[in-house]
Amino acid sequence: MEKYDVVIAGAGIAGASAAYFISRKGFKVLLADVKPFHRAGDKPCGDAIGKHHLDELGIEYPRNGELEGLVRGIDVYSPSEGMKYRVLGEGFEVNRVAFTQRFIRLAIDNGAEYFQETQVKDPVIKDGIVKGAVLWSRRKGSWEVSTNLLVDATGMSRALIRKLPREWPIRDELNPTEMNVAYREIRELKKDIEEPEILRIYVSKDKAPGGYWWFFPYSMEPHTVNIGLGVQGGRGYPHPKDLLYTKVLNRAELRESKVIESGGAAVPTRRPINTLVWNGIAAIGDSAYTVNPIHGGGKGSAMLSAWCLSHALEEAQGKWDNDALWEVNKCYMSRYGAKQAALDVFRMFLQELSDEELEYGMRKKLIKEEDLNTVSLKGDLELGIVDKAMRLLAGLRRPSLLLQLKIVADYMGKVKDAYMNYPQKSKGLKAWVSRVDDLFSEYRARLYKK
Ligand code: FDA
Ligand code: GRG
Repeated sequence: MEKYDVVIAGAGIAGASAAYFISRKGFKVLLADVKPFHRAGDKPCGDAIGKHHLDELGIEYPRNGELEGLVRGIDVYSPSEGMKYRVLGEGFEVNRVAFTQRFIRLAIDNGAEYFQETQVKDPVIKDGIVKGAVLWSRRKGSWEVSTNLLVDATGMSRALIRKLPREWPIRDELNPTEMNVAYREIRELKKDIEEPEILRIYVSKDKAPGGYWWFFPYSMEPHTVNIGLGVQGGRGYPHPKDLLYTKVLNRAELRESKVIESGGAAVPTRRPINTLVWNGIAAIGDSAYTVNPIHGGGKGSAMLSAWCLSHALEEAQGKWDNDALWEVNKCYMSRYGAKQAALDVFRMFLQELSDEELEYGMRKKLIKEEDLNTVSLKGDLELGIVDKAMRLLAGLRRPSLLLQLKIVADYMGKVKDAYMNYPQKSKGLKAWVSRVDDLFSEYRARLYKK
């Protein structure tokens, strides 16, 4: 039987970048995906990625065929569209397939094996530890490989994690309300797009309940835009495609535009999985819920989780047990997970607001543009003392909204602290999970008691 150091299931951006990061450290890697190479990484997406992610991981910027557009910032519109916040920040619209293929090629150059059109069907568990995987392809049928670490990078399907014993903490199931169902089209418009390097996000409970609709121009392709809509799951809201067609595409500037590509998918919008590694298996990317809960962007943090895994493998010096690989958790939680968990707190608050409250909050600047920047970069909602007093005056007609915002800021701080104090060893996990669960239950009880 073929033996690998690491077998990675799924060659989306998480799995492909993990294969690259891990193989360059000299590990023997197998990367397998059910899709053929020409469809690598083609999950429907808004295709936006912040430049800072690439800088932090030492990844070359996309160019030529990998680049669809340059981004200078994002405009966030209020429900009436009468107000907008401009959040400046550099980034890219990527060609998701070419960008993902880059990592597969680099991994192969480093010696990794890559099997396209190959499903990783089952983890092989012996004596309570994952020791291998069953693979299947139309050409070869089923066969088993042995591995020191199996990585589930299968996205929202969590194809392998779902097959693990229920009591393993890496199972950490997702509640349907903790995801968005999103649909998007790439369209060619008749007219020029104003400020094509500014992405647009439209918040509106009426049009996109518990989510938003977006208009992301591809500045390298004149007239071309990635336009889509996401709604919160588990609430019985209408399908995002129907909402996009009935509430958005009838706008004058979008009429008669031509559809180039279309598709939808789900996106996790919650705090990260409780542990990214357990008993011979790891999870990265969407299968580890590494997406930003506020805006649903997950490419950058998926690559970060892949990098943290490669870093942990190096630190483990040939050992494969939970504690040896624990660095993946410490790395991910401190670099992104803590902010992500704080943003989960903020997400729950935002999803409860009516359009009227959102409009009011933005008009009165209860949260200002600078705050939005700090919130999205660090997960901190810092309400300075003077600011608080001023906002109290501005918000007098809605004291309950302001009080709630204070509760939100308080719990964001508590949750972020809890994640910054993530257990140093696996034996501390159970107590930590129970503390975090209590914090979230307490918060929910206060938030929903209006
Ligand atoms: P992904 O789902 O991409 O990859 C999983 C891979 O596993 C697939 O290739 C699949 O074929 C394979 N697979 C599944 N089961 C398998 C098995 N058993 N064996 C082998 N292979 C298997 N993010 C962002 O940063 N900017 C954005 O603008 C957007 N916009 C956006 C819009 C929409 C509509 C959605 C749905 C999502 C976004 N996102 C986003 C989120 C982003 O797309 C997402 O976080 C990443 O693509 C996740 O990458 P992964 O590699 O984790 O999973
Ligand atoms: C509002 C709960 C809620 C969810 C939104 C509509 C939706 C769900 C998902 C659509 C996904 C989408 C279009 C994401 C693009 C967001 C974006 C601007 C990503 C790029 O940001 P980065 O890479 O991210 O700079 P971070 O925050 O990691 O720096």
